[in-house]
Amino acid sequence: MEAQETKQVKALATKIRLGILDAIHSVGSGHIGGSLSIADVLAVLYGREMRYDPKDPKWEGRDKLVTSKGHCGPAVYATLAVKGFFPYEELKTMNKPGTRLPSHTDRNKTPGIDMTTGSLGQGTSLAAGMAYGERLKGSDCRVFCIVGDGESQEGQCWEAFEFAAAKKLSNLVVLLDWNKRQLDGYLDDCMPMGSFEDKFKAFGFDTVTVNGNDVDALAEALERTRKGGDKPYAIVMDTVKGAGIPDVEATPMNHSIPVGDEQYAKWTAELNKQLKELED
Ligand SMILES: Cc1ncc(C[n+]2csc(CCOP(=O)(O)OP(=O)(O)O)c2C)c(N)n1
Repeated sequence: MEAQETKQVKALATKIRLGILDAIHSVGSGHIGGSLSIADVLAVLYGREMRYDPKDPKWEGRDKLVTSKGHCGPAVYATLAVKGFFPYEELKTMNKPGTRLPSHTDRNKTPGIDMTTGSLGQGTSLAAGMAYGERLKGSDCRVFCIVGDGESQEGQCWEAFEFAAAKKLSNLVVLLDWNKRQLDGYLDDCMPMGSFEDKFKAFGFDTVTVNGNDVDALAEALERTRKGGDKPYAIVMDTVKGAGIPDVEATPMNHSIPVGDEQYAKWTAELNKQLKELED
C-alpha cells in the first residue's frame, strides 16, 4: 500500500479497537482478546479488500465474511458501525435485551453479518458451502472466513478445508488467527497444533504466514488471493491476543475480561492519541 493508504487503514483499525471498547465497556466485560487480535485484518478487509454496500447489506454482489470464531462479534460490530451499516451508538446496546448485536454474530439480527456463528468449527463448513454456492451460481463473489487457532482443534474445520480443496474453491480465503491463546490458556499447553502453514499446505491450500497485526503484510497477502487458480487460500495470521492495547496484551488470560470505567478511560485515551497521530 502507498504510505497514505497504510495510514488510513491503520486509522480504521484504531477506530475498530475503540468500537470494541465502546461495545464491551457498555456491558462491563466481553471477548476482548480475540476481538483485538483481528482488528487489523478487519480494517484491511473492509478498508480495501471486500466489495460491499452498507446501504444494501444483502446486495447479491457483495463479498461475504464468516467470523467462524463468532464470540468475536464485538470486533465485527465495531467494523460495521464505523463503515455505516448501522449507527455507531448502537454498539452500546451489545448483548443487552432487545439488541441487534448479540454477543455472538447472528445473520438474522445484524445488518452486515453474513452468517450466524458461535459454535466453534461450524463456520468453516458454512463458509466452504457458501463459496461452493457462489461457484455454482457462476458469481465472482468471494468468501472470507476468520478462524481461531483454538477453534481449529475442532475436527470439523479440517473436514471443511478438505472439501474446499477438493472443490478447488479459490474464492474462499481462510484467515487463521494464530494468537497462541485460547479460552483455557496457551494453545501449546492446551493442545499444540504444530505448524498451521504445513497443515494448510498438506490440505491443498495456497498458504502464507504473515504478521497478522501488520496491515501492509495483510494487504499484500490478501492481494495474492485475487488471482483465482485452483486452490483455496489460507493466510496464517501471526497475531497477539489483545493486540493494540498493551495492558490487555500483557494479561495472560485475556479471553474475556472486565472493562470497567478506569480501564476504559485509560485505553480509549491511548487509542485516541494514536488515532490523532494517524489522522494529522
Ligand atoms: C463448540 C464450542 N465449544 C466451546 C465454545 C466456548 N468457547 C468460546 S471461545 C472459546 C475459545 C476459542 O479459542 P480461539 O479459537 O483461539 O479464539 P480466540 O483466542 O481467537 O478468541 C471457547 C472454548 C464454543 N463457543 N463452541
